[in-house]
Amino acid sequence: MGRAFVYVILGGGVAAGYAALEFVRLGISHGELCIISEETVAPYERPALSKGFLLPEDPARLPSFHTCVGANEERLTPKWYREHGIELVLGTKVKSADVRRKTLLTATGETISYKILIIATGARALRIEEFGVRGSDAENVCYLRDLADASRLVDVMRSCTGGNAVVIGGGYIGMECTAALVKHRIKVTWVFPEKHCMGRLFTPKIAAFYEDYYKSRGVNFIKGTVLTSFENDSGGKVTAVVLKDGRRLPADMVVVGIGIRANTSLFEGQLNIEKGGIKVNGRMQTSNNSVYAVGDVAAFPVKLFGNDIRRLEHVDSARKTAKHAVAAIMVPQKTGDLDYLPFFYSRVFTLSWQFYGDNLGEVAHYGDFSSGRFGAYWVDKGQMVGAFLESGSREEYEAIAEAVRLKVTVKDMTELEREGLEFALRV
Ligand code: FAD
Ligand code: NAD
Ligand code: ISD
Repeated sequence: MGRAFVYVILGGGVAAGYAALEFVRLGISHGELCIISEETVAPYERPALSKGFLLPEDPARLPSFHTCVGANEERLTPKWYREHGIELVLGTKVKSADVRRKTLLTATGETISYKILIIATGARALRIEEFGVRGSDAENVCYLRDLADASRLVDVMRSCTGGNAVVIGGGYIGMECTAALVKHRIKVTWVFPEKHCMGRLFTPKIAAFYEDYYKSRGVNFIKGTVLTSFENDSGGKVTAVVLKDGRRLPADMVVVGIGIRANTSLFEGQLNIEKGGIKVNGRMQTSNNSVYAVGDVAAFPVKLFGNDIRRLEHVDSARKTAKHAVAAIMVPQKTGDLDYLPFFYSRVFTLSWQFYGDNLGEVAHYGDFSSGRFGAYWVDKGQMVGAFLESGSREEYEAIAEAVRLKVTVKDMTELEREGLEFALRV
């Protein structure tokens, strides 16, 4: 039993939605494209799950944030897919793939075959069990990767108003969920192993600004340690978190954000893997030329960084790699190698930052950290390779992006620090 399509997108997240729009723009016929997703809803803008979806008042709900509204493009509702003759196979997990035979086997026992496959399986949240701690299955321990997780997190938050939460992990999920918990009037203790939050990207000075802001909103920080166990009540609910340094934190709920792993397992042994992702070339093509990979699962050459292979875990990269793969498939003669400028951002409370490029080399901080109008430049071998800005205007963000894209020459770090934003604005 099975169906056959010309194009199959495996995974129904951000990249799948942007790829579908590009397929339609470039002129596929009805019945040629199928999207298979374990999730039960059409592709949506995942970033909304830790922002608008978690607001205590007037929260964002589907269908308002289906892709591709995040890039100010059309909103692709289930009706849109029907009208364009795209088959959405939802609530269906693919449990094996045979790249040689060009087939996928679903958990429902169906074999779906393709001529061209786009792998857009994204990533899964790491669980505490993978670090030797048990207790993830307690009803008040929350992870956040998909809509089901977000809905559960909202229910748990609503039952904990006025109570205590422990947030485990100092990255993006920890930072954005802590802000959401505070807005729900829940007292947060934020625990992470590093010396400061957002260790993958922030400098100590940048982190100090956000940490001070969080402290002013009542957040308590415990750094340099990890959790070792939970205490539970007779119903299995977590009542306290026990840390490696011996501290015991009473908790009405726990949020865990300790990183992700790309969903590569279906293709291990069949496709080349690098940096934890499926290795692709500048056209997003894997080691098998009928198979492409995009979004969080893809490890691709970043031209700007001398074609260093990177696996980026951000929405802009998912959108652009997806569009590029479709262009490479549909108009190969007109599509060269992707020239991508890495872009990350976040919004918490009334704060909002953007980062472009790579956080490598020496750092020049600029602006006024006490008023929240500040930024930083990263300079490697005399060239600007990265730029960060809090509370910028559109023109200012474009200017820092352009300075990095052009890898402008920096002769004097002290002068760069003094000039600050003006340096990028006059490029
Ligand atoms: P995903 O969007 O994760 O989609 C993968 C899809 O594949 C899912 O639908 C999954 O169910 C499906 N799938 C996987 N395996 C199978 C299988 N075997 N069978 C069937 N289906 C399968 N980035 C930013 O830049 N800014 C932000 O503000 C931001 N906020 C975020 C907030 C949250 C809560 C999360 C979790 C991520 C956030 N990100 C953000 C990261 C961004 O959402 C991801 O980089 C992006 O979603 C990656 O897109 P993707 O399509 O590669 O993967
Ligand atoms: P992350 O990689 O940003 O942070 C993981 C954090 O987990 C680390 O900073 C560390 O503090 C902590 N950690 C690691 N191992 C640990 C351990 N054994 N015990 C305790 N803590 C440990 O990952 P995340 O915050 O879980 O985010 C998940 C994914 O979602 C990432 O891909 C991220 O890019 C994405 N996301 C992005 C945004 C954004 O771009 N604004 C927002 C939300 C989520
Ligand atoms: O995917 C990412 C991410 O979230 C970052 O902060 O890549 C960066 C690097 O870890 C830092 O450039």
